[in-house]
Parts: sequence; C-alpha cells; structure tokens
Amino acid sequence: GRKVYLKDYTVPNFRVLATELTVELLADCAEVGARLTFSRHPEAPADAPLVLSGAGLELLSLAWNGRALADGEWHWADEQWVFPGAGDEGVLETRVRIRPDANLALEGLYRSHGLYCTQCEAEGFRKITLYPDRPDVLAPFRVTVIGDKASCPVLLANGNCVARGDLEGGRHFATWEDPHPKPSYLFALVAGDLACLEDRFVTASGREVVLQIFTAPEDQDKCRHAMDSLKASMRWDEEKYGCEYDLDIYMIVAVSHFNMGAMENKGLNVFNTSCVLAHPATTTDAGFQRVESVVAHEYFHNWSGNRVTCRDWFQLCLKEGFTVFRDQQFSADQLSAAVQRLEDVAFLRTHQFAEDAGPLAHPVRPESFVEINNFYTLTVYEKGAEIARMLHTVLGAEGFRRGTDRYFADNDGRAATVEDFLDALGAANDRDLVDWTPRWLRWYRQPGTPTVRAQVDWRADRRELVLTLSQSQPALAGHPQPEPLPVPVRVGLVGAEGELTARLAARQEGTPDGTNEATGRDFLLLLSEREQQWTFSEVAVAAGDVPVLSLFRDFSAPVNIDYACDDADLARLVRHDGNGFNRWAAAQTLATREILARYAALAAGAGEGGPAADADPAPGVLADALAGIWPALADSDPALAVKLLELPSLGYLAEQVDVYDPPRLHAAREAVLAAVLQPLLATLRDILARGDMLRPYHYAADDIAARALARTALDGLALLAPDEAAGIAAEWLATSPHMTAEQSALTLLVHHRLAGADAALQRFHQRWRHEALVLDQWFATQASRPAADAVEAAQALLAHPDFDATVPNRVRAVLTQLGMNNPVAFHRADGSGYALLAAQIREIDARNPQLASRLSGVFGIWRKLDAARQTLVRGHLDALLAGTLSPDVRETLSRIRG
Ligand code: B3K
Ligand code: ZN
Repeated sequence: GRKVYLKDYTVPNFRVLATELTVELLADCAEVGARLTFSRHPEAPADAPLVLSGAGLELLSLAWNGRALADGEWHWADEQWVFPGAGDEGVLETRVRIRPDANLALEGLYRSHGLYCTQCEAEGFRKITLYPDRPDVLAPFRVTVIGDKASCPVLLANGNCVARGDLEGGRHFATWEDPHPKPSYLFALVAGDLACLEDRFVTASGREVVLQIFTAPEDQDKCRHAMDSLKASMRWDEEKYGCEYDLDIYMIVAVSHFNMGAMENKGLNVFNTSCVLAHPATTTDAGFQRVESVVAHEYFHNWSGNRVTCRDWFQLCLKEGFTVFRDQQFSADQLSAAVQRLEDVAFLRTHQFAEDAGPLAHPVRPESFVEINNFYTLTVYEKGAEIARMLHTVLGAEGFRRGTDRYFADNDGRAATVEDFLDALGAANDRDLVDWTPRWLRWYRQPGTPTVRAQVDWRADRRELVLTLSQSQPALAGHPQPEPLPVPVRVGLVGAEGELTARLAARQEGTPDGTNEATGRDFLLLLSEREQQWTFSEVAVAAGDVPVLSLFRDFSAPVNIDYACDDADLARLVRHDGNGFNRWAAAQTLATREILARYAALAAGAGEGGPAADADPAPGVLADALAGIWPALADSDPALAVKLLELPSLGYLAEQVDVYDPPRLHAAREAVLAAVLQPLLATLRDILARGDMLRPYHYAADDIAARALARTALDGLALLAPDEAAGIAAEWLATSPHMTAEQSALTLLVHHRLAGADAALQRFHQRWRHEALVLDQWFATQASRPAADAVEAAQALLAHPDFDATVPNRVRAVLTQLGMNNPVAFHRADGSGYALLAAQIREIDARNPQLASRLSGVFGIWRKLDAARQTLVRGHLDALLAGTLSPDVRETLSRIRG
C-alpha cells in the first residue's frame, strides 16, 4: 500500500493509439493476448520508460515490435512493469494467464455462478493484462472473446459486434469494436449462458439503438422495469441535458456476485442483480425505485464519466457527484420532487454528515489515498452531488444547462478535472473565472460540514426583518484554516396563516450578480463571506404577528443550521410553510429536540433492560402540530404525510449528542414516536380500512404513496395496538398480492416481535428460498431487528445453510444490516456486536478486500461512544491492525483508529 498524492500528478509517458485484446476462456484459466500501439506523450520526457501496471498475471510472452523481449530488458517495480527501451513508439504484444475461478475478490475477470464477468473500476484492468491502467490513457478497443459454445453461448464486450463465428473443438468467438476511445476502467467482458430481453430506442436525431438486458434464464420475467427505466433515462438525458446515446447497442448484464450496485462500462453495463431485477411478486416499491435510479445513474455516466472522463482518481467526484445529482433530478421528475429531495437529504444527513464528522472525513476531492476503492464514499458521491446542486441553484436551470453544454463540448473525449467543470460552468455564464473557480473549489477541497448560524432582528414598527448569516467550518487535520464557502441560502417568510411577501433590498455587497433578487415569496441569498446581512422590507405580516423565517428551503446547501427558532415557530412551519421540504425539515427539527430532551432525561442503560421509556408520554409540540394537519395531509399528499411521521434516524441523532448511547437514544426515539402517533390512532385505522395495500400492483406515484401510507399506518398501529396490527399483518401475508405487502408485514411482525413472527419467517423462507434477492431480504429482516439479541440472530444466520459468504449481497444482508442499520444490537454493551463484526471482517478480507473494507466502516462512529464502548472497539481495532490485512482494510482501519 503506497500513498499517492494529487499534487504529484504527471502526464503518462506514453499514449495508446489502439488496444487489441484476445481473451480465451479455457477450462481452468483464461489467456489474454494484447496488442498495444504506443506513442510517446508529447509532454513526457524523451527518455522516460514505458510503464504498465500488472497484478497477479502469469506472463507467457512479451514482444516489442515483433521481437521477443529478454528478461533483462524490463523489470518490475511494485506492480509496475517498466520497459526503458521503447523509444518514441512501437507495438507491444503480450500474452498472460489469469485465473477467473479463483478470483473471489470480484475485481478483474471473475466467474460468478458459471458466468464470466469483469469489474475494472478503479484498478481492476491490471489484473487482466499489462496496461497503462490509469483513466487519462484513452484508446479505441477491439476485443475478441473465445469460449466454449455450450457453456458460454453469449460472448459480450464493449461496443458493436463486428464478427462472430465457430471454432473447432466446440468453441466459438465474437469480436467487438468500441470506436469511442476509453480508459481501461470502462472495459467489460461477459460470457455465459444468458437470456436476453430486447427492445429498441430511437434517439432524438433518429438513430435506432438496440437495448438488451441479459440475465439468468429464470430471471427474464424481471427485466421489464429496468428496460422501461432505461428508455425513460435515455429520453430524459436528451431533453434535460441534450445528451444523446452514441453506439448502436446498449447492454445491461445482471450478475449475482458483485461488490457494489452497478458499473457503467461503455455500452455494456454490469449490474448487481439487486439493481436490475424487479417484479411485483419479488420486489418491493423501494426495490423498484432503486432499480430505476441505478439504471438511470449508470446510463447518465455515458456522458458524465465516459465521454468526458476523469484525469486521475482524485477527480472521482467529477463523474460521481455530478452523475448522482443527475440521477436525483431524474428521480424527482418520476415521482414526487419534494419527497425525493427529503429522502436524499435524510440520507445525506444520516450518513454523509457522520462520515464528515468522524475519522474518515476527507475532502470531496481527496488529496491522497492508498487504495482508491476506499474513496467511493458518501462524501464523494453525495456531497459531490450537493455541490453540483448548489451550482445549479446559483446559476439557475438555464444557466446550469449552458454550463454543462459547454463542459461536454469542451471536454468530449478528454480526461477532465474539477477545475475544467467549474471553468465551463463559469465561462458559459460570464463569471469572472479568477474569482469563480477558486471560490467553488473550496467546497471540493475542504472536509467537514460547515455550520451556518442565523440571527433575526424583527423591527415591528418598520415591518422590516434583518437577517444575519455567518458561517464557520471545522478546522480538520491538514486543513487548519478553512476559508469561507459560497453558500446558497433559499429563504421565505411565514406568517400565522401562511407565506408572506416581502421586498429584499436589491443587491448586497460581496455577492455575485443576479443571485440576490426577490422571486416573490422565495428568496435566494448567496452567503460568500464569513458574515453577511440582508434586510427584508415591506413584510406583509398581520398586525401583532411576527414572521417566521423558513431557512435553507429544499436544503439549498449541505450545512448544519444553527438557528434558535422556538418550538412554536417550528410548529408554524410544519403547518404552513409553502415549501414542502421545509415542512418536513421543521418537523424533523422538532422531533430532534423532543428526542434529545428525553434522551437527556432517561437514565443511562435505558433501552437495554434498564429503566423503560415513559409508557404514556405527554404529547409534545410536534404531536400537537401533526394532530392538526396530518389527517388532511394523508389525503392530499400521502407521500409527504408518510415522511412527516418518519422521525430522524438514530444515525442522524447520534451526530447531535455528545456521547452516543445507542439503546438509550433508540428508547427516547420510540417514546416520541408513540407520543406523535397516539392522537392519530383513529386516522391510522381509517387508512388501513381502505385496504390499499392489498390492491394489484402498479408502479405509479399514487399507488406507491398509497401503499407507503398503509405501511406507515400499520407500523404506527404496531406501537399503539400490537395485537390488532398483528392481525392485519397476518392478513397481508396470507393475501400477499405483491412483495411490498409481504415484506412490510414480515418486517413488522419480526421487528415488533408480534404473535406469529416465527411462523411467518418460516413460511417466508419456504416460499422464497430459491429467489436469491428475496432470501437476502429474509436475512436482512432478522439482522436489522432493533433488539439486543439480533446479535445472536445474526450469528445463527451466518451458520444457516443458505448463507454464502462469497456473495456480497448475502454478506451485506446480515453484516451491513447489523453493523450499520441496527445500532441497538451492534452497540450492545457487552461488545458481542463488535466482536462479531471484527471476526467477520478478518475472515472476509482474505477473500474480498473491497467488501471487508466497506464493512470496516461500521467502526467509524466509535469516538462518539461512551468510554466503555470505546475501549471495546479500540481493542478490536488494535487486534485487527496487528494481524495480516489487505491494504484496503488496513487503510480504512488505521484512519478510523487515528
Ligand atoms: N462507477 C461505479 C463504482 C465503481 C466502484 C469501484 N470500487 C458505479 C457507479 O458509481 O456508477
Ligand atoms: Zn456512478
């Protein structure tokens, strides 16, 4: 594990003009022939050697310009193959042997249930052949795949198929040509016995594209939704970004063994089955939505990532942050925009804020790394997306589009940097780049979540509101003097009866043009200094009333908000804010306050056999506010109503306390939830009586919202009237018109330990044990039960005959659920949760370092815990670090250990 630095970037010594590969899949290995045409990079020194990467390759032959190379003519330095005698140009021919069957790391070429597939991002291509495996080396590829006709009737690679035919010995071949120069990380190869769903798409300029989704034959009935999502994404990208698809064929392959969600290889996406297969009988609404957004995300990479790629891996956010923003925009256009936004924000605040506040904090564009796979993080993806969103907010939709048009045009076929992106957005909008780019770059360079403090001075006599905003940033290691950031602040004013109009003094000093004008009832401010002031005049508030500030509408910047607004004001926002997102945000703030108050009041040890939470808590301000509006909202906007009853997650709450005692915080949260639900009992029953959950499945916004509402109602009932809830859950399971009903009912029975839970688990297993993705849910439901003994349950699941440690989905169904989604069990005071995860991380690391490293993140929270728990975790961290570890896990654990 060598550390690499952004500041050390140099151009590659050689460019590749053409890449030709022949991959021969043999009985117990694969042989890869490569013919690479090199030409010295014009900016590289004249005597610099040809340097290629290779890892785990058995070299069979090497020739330069047709002449076999002797051993002394080249050498290895780490995983770099160094050849000083290349001159200015030449052709390298190599032949290597690799072992796909033994590849359990699932990086490079591997075999999953008989299916050959590749995963090359970030640095997997070097496990397939010797190559300048870096994203700034782009080349056209021509690839021939040779395999056994019976076991591998389908042979795929990137681009268009230009030749295929039979060979002797029951073998056959296919040759694929990808005319678009690409870096090696976008290479893909698939071979196996696959069925295919085919469709067509006609692009805006009238070209016909063949669309194919390949799966195991038994999964063919689960591809329609992914296909529809793909077509919708292709149309959307044309309309929203002017981006058209550029090959004659677009293929997606579903793979059961996959380390993450999916991969955007040019023209040949490889997907985790969980992100492509969907059928009402086996997939929940959440699963359908995930498929839609991942299909879109990978498709959008065709422009943001593939046509314009990254100069080096430090620029990862350039493709990932921007593409996440694009897929969030797409999803907002499919169902409810407000709900999409608040789900994205809840996720960001729970997970990315925690990362940014803990030992794994790093800038959106990191400055160094040991293992790049460790930097596919929430900060790069989600905070990266928030930066793109802020730029969109500040430039406006049209200005942003002008900017992205410029970015795609200027950088097409190139490997770009974050600076290129900012320059294009700024230049297309006539910004002074000397100020624009460096200022926005601060968001990419400075780690930690900023805090914006708001102070309001209401001058009743003049109907004038003076708003003072100030920003601060944590000074983190390596970043001692954070500079002020450009922070878009969308605000409104709310009176006793609703939105108020006001006038904002036109321009404030220190802000760029055009970002500071009143848009009626919604104002966009740009806070760019440490402290700034704005005056709203002519505030149309009723006499005697004081306007309430609605801040950071739609979460216009990824910051912590410090605003001492009182509970009654928040309740007003819950009732009357014209911004749906901020109604939810106000409810979350109120809930957070009430939960934290109870947390402080509860004795330590509560929630873990200690003193129980108040059984009949007095209703709070939130309960009152919701009692007034929720029944009507459940009719008018059921999707938002559901979200208003989802209290902040433990992960988010953990960030708000000094010392995190998970079972006690969970108990406090449950108590507030019961108080909020109590006044709504009759409404919940009415909702359930409508029977919406048992109607036939349609994937449509209204239907999804109705099912979510029914589920929320039943969850509420489970807290208030468990027996009644158990009866309804049993009915849902017995009728089971679709997996959304079945899964909701099962989770409810198991998580609340209601009558019939065990029998339901058994029946569910019987019914679904041959459907891997459903079985994953069965494992996950048990491992995520918020109770201490879920640790024993997880232990038993690991020993279950259906557990398979080589399938990442199955591993995550138990261990990620326990470690990330079940704080009550994972942080059990006796340390058994920590011990289980530590032992598993060590074991998994020997096979699959990427998976193990990701799991190691569960310990990132440890500094927030009490002293006793910290001691337990420290013991495991030190013991792991003292043993044999992959560079991946070693880097993650040492950063966590600090
Ligand atoms: N680009 C891939 C992620 C690759 C992860 C490598 N460890 C999927 C995506 O973000 O679209
Ligand atoms: Zn991506």
